[in-house]
Amino acid sequence: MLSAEVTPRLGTASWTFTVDGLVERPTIWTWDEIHALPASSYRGDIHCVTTWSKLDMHFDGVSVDTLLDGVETAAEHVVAVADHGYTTNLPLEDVTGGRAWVVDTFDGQPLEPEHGGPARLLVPHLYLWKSAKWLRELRLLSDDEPGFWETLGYHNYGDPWREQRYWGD
Ligand SMILES: Nc1nc2c(c(=O)[nH]1)N[C@H]1C(S)=C(S)[C@@H](COP(=O)(O)O)O[C@H]1N2
Ligand SMILES: [Mo]
Repeated sequence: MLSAEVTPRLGTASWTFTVDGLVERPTIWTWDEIHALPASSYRGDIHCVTTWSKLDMHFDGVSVDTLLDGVETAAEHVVAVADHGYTTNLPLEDVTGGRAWVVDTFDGQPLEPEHGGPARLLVPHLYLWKSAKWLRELRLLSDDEPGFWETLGYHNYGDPWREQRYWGD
């Protein structure tokens, strides 16, 4: 399970990233604006649901903590929204505390379109379907809202250490 969509070719000139939902007003960054934020990187492993893991991956981007800095919200859930409408849901707690990034660089190179470039969500402590490729939006919600794979039977939380692949695991 790699991509539900045809790989979109997204130019960075018109790319924007939005935090919206249960906020006073949405915050929107352009490509240049998001790069003006403090950079943050992840080095470690990632886990796909079909049992493979990739070890010692190196991504650069922006911590979701930085993106939510100064955002007042009563939300406890978040839905990550990709360019063509792929969605995945997470507890807000799981994208904060230095555990999630919006990344645009892999091993020092711009993230390839096949892997979600220009930018994807990276939540390495959960199964990789939570790491939405071609990320455009984080929608803050009071109530949980299952995303694309979660609606099709994938586990709502997706902890690889507890092998939470499907509903009921
Ligand atoms: N937008 C989008 N993001 C997605 C998916 C998808 O179908 N669409 N698939 C997920 C799944 S199931 C996996 S395993 C990883 C694959 O990432 P990769 O192509 O970089 O290996 O992306 C995740 N993010
Ligand atoms: Mo996957």
